[in-house]
Amino acid sequence: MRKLLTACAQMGPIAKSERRSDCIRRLVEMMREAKSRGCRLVVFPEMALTTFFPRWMIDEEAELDSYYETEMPGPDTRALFDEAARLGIGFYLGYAELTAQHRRYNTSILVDDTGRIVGKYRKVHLPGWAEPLPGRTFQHLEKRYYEPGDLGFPVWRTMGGILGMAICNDRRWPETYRVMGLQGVELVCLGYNTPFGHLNQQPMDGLTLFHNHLSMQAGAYQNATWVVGAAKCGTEEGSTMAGQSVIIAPSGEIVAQAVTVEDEVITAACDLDMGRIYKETVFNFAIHRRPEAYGLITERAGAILPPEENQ
Ligand code: CDV
Repeated sequence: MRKLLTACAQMGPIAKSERRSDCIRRLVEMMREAKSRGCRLVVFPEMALTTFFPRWMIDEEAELDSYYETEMPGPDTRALFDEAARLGIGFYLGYAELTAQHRRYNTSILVDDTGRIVGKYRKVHLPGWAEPLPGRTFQHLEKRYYEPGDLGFPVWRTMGGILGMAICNDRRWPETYRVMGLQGVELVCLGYNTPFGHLNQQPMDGLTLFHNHLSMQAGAYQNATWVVGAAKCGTEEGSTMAGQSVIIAPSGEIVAQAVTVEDEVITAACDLDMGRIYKETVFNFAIHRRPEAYGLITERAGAILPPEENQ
């Protein structure tokens, strides 16, 4: 057994008026809670340092820039790194990144239990729109404020395992997990902000919580990996977002789940060897996968229907 005691630190809402230092204080408090329960890793949500600003149309460049980090660690986040190193606990953190070349990404980092950044990931699947949609109470403008991630889905050997990262909407796409699965991932860290009523389509919106778990449980099972999904949830500036943060085993089973929509730490002793039985049998990729049959996966984005006359 290779046990990685892991915490998933769900956050309640972050008000627009909340300062970085306030958020960091909340994160530090949950990090200490995780450590007091023996954890070596804590997973925080997507965009954990500010309110979810893509819900608004923001014209002022300076205001927009205020939501992004230009360095990591920066003046505020330094405290989180210092506390992590002091406690000996690693973490996953999501934030908005503004690069020196003025590019904007929805980013996460993986920091090991010595406080060193071991990996960076930039969100590949950006939901929503680039222009505001008329009639919506809240916009979802990730396509306006971010570029698609340019780093792929790498994995890292750290803290005794092989760890990967994804961000929110990525969890709905099987490709996300499979690309990491093909590198032997053992634990995927993932943060999310999922507003209810995103599509204004009752039949789908009513299943928001079901689809949240369905996609992560499927990704875990089909790739024989742990998945740790940390929500930012509750009602944030009038927009209500899904909670039910989870730690999912390689069997696809939920082993821990948050029960509030506030700051809450859940934990599990993740045996990183647990996936081996699946990786050696039903999901022995080397033996059973047939890449020669999967060409369309990388050749095509949207579906192209067969010609009518074939029917
Ligand atoms: N932050 C997200 O990526 N949210 C999307 C919503 C908008 C559907 C999600 O997939 O949860």
